[in-house]
Amino acid sequence: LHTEMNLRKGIESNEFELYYQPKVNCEDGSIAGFEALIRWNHPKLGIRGPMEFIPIAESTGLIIPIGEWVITQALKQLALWDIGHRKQYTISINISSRHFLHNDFPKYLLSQMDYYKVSPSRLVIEITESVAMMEYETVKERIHYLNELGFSVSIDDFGTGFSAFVYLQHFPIKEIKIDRQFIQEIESDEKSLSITRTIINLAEQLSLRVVSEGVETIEQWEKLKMLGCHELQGFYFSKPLNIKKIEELY
Ligand code: G
Ligand code: G
Ligand code: MN
Ligand code: NA
Repeated sequence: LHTEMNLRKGIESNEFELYYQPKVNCEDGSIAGFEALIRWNHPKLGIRGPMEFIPIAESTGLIIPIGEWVITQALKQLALWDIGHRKQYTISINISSRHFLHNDFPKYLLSQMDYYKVSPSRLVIEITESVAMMEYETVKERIHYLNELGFSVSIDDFGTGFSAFVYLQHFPIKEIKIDRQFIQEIESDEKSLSITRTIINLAEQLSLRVVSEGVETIEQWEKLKMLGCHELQGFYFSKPLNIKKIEELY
């Protein structure tokens, strides 16, 4: 599993699949959209999660074809939902920093948008805070460009990196996702609660959408509602599911 050759074989044999986890409105629990999370259906080892192969994909450069596959799958899914009159849902995809900074990233995204005829407002591009540490000017230019085209850029794992505030100051970010390590302790740890409250207030001040990740209990939901969070994601609502199950449920 953990070699470049195996990964290459997996790509060629089309062994990857997107799972989808619902993002719900905090107010009433209705579906707002879905985050696409990649899985590898390995013929011998079964279903494997991204932690097992994304790091190798990143170090070998295979993250580019994998990321392009993710973009295409997500847009194809949105186009299918369009036909089925499910235009209200967004799909969030995770783009690795190496891919986000790659020259061909915007070009590929645009060519696929053009092909599938999906509105850019339906696609949320999640990047992590660490991206901005690398090539500030490139990242800045790229986020501005994506924003002008109508895509939403979201900062994933917010609060775990180092450059978050610079992002918010200079880049047209649409959404921040509070990392689940804060959410999971809002009941038990005063500091986690304070940090969560502060991030939600910050988002409010800057007119950003704020999503809490890793919501596992109704108590956490109630607390986050009180704090004014916009959207929630977590096992309390649903774990990531394959598309067949998602379509049965929603
Ligand atoms: O799905 P799971 O909770 O196991 O995801 C673990 C990590 O893998 C998360 O941090 C998530 O952002 C990342 N991840 C999931 N799907 C993708 C993907 O399609 N591309 C990239 N680059 N990362 C992903
Ligand atoms: O870093 P990112 O937000 O992309 O990671 C998403 C990951 O978080 C996925 O691997 C998903 O399986 C996991 N996840 C989603 N909801 C929950 C939850 O409620 N609890 C825990 N422990 N993990 C979750
Ligand atoms: Mn994510
Ligand atoms: Na996250």
